[in-house]
Amino acid sequence: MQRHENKPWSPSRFESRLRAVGDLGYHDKHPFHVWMNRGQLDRRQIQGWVANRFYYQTQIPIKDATILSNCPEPEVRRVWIQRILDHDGFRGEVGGIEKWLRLGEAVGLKRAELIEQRRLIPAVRFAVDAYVNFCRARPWLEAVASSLTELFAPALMAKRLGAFERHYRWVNQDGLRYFRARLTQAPRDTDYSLQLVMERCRAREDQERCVDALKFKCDLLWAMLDAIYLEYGVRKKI
Ligand code: AHQ
Repeated sequence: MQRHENKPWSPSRFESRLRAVGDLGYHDKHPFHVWMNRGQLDRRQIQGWVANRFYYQTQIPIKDATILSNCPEPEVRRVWIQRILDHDGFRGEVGGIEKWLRLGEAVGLKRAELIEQRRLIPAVRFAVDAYVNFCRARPWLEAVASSLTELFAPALMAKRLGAFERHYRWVNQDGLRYFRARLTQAPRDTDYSLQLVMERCRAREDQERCVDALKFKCDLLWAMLDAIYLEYGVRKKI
């Protein structure tokens, strides 16, 4: 008879455990994002956030390539590779990294400042590198589970777009193309990732590892904003 604590969760219970991680700790609740969505950030704070998030964007395809390299299943790799193309661009299609560079120009930064990471805060680099190293070192399914933070991204993207359109009209609208693209890319990606995690995680131990992977990712997104908040938020207030 399986003891209760290692009996696998039902699919609905497993999914609710995953969603509870984001409900509690996703970075939409971080003060810096709350300030941003209320229109309370000034130009310097917006520029600092865009410049530091650029490093995260550049490492997403690297992270996804580590998942590809760890995954032995061609049919999974055939789907997952789309994430790299979305960021790097493909057959003339502008990718997310280029769109983020245009967001940088739209908020008044030079492309070279972003590409050379001139404003990158050490703690942001460490948090982002921790994500790439996690995906490189952990079983590929745990890395897939860590990407499920994007279950909570579409609501945040919609709020963010509304805030930029209402409160930050000095930002050229073309710069917002990145967020508009994520409104459709993120749900497409998380539909597949969630289905994969639900299908493949049968043992309770695997289910718990995936919940932990998602919490780890929420923590690193939060830590990135803590560093940006300290550099651009708190210091400005003192
Ligand atoms: O722009 C984002 C993005 O491309 C991704 C990929 C995904 C992953 O594989 O971890 N996560 C993610 C996220 C992006 N934007 C963040 C934001 O707040 O703009 C949200 C972030 C995520 O929710 O993990």
